[in-house]
Amino acid sequence: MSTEKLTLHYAPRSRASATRALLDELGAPHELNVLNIRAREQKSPAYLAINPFGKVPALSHGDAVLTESIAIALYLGDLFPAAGLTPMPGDPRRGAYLRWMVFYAASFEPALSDRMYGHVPPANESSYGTFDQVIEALADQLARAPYILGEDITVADIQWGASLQWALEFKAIPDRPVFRDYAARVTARPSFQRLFEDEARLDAEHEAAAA
Ligand SMILES: N[C@@H](CCC(=O)N[C@@H](CS)C(=O)NCC(=O)O)C(=O)O
Repeated sequence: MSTEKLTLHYAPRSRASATRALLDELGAPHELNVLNIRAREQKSPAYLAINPFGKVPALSHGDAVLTESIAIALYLGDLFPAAGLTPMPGDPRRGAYLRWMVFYAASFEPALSDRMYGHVPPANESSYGTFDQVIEALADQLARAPYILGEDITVADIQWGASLQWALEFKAIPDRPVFRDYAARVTARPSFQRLFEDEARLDAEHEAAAA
């Protein structure tokens, strides 16, 4: 385990929520730098020096700074293998783990974003084919076992579970039992319950402060 300090640059009810749940699941000692997105604190000069895109999450680890949720999740999973959630090199699931993590960032998110904003690129020119292909591939994988890589939960599920719960809530994916059951299974965990409780409080505080 690393001894350098971890700081998660975080805002409630954002992509940083999955990262916060993951830190909890990994038992990773960390500090939070809580940003009020409603008050645009993510665009302050101090934060832009950490992430020039002015977005969360970002992770500071000693002198290193990471951005991009998936890079951060992979990094943390490798940093805390003792939690038993990371298919490390040598584990037969490692390839599938990397595949489904990168698929999330490289195909799933762009497919959802294109769909939400009415952009339909030609299938042979988009990085993901079509929205329907992405949805069917994911549904097919999740129908095989309780978790995306099989019988055991991994770092990948913390990411996908949080995201599918959000995507269902915002009707960004079809409302199918395979997605609903999976998201419910993952977010029923104590780490998510603790997160949701604290985020309700934080979000109300942020709303009041930004008003
Ligand atoms: N590709 C980035 C996306 C990060 C992102 O879009 N974060 C949103 C919150 S969900 C954000 O910080 N938005 C505030 C803004 O753009 O001002 C990742 O996966 O980390």
